[in-house]
Amino acid sequence: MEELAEKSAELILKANYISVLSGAGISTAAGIPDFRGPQGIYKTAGIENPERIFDINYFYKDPHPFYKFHRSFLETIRKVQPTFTHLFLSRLEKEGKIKGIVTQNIDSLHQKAGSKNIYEIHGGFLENYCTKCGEKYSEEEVYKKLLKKTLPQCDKCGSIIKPDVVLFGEEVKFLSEAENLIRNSDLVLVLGSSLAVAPACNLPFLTKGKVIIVNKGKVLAGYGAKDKIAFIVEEDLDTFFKEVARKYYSHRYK
Ligand code: CNA
Repeated sequence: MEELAEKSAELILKANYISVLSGAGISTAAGIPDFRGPQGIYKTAGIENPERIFDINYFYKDPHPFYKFHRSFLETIRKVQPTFTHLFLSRLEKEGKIKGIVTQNIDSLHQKAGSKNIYEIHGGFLENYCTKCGEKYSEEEVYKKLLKKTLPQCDKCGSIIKPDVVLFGEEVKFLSEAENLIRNSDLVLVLGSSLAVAPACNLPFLTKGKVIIVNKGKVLAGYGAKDKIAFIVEEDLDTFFKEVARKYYSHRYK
């Protein structure tokens, strides 16, 4: 790990335009389970084809499994704080190193850590809309509805409300902005993602520079432009980035 942390610190020092693609693994240390990790929702959901919980067609057929998950997600989200890695990224943005973060996460922890230029390509939980009349609801309003009933219904028309998160089968958001950011980057950090979900998994390889992947679990191969990968670090993110930060700041302030 020492050697890869040193190499990462050096690449960060040299880079002028860094972008990040983050996934659920960056938030597990905060207490939010991922999908495909050992403690992930797919393993703990206890149902067959757990992917269907997050599928838009299934949501319209039966939103109960999604809302069972979402209610506990909203309970968790109230208690969690950004991790060391979220905070380090925010600091690198303030220093001008990181130009933007593309996140697959919906947990707003990058915002909570102070990062500014964030593309939430899978949306977020703060805004919610009625699936029929489009009436807008805050997260607080949806949470209160979920404390009283298993499904949140629109006050105006009685239809189901859906958080503005991108479910499987829906189009991702801010794709061209994310592509531009990464195309312009000379270094891309891919953090805590199994790279199993398209189109996010293809984004890092648009860079003209190098890609560092930090992920404890399996990263799905099949991505193009493998020559762009500087290295893959199979470590816990916070453990690794504490080491990177130590080395980076000791070089910077030498
Ligand atoms: P994923 O497929 O669950 O992959 C996460 C990866 O991170 C796995 O390979 C884990 O082994 C790895 N991992 C977990 N903890 C750590 C750690 N501490 N250090 C290093 N690696 C770790 O999740 P992806 O983000 O790749 O998949 C995209 C989905 C997951 C998106 O649609 C998200 O919306 C969705 N998701 C988001 C959240 C969130 O907002 N926090 C939580 C759960 C799922």
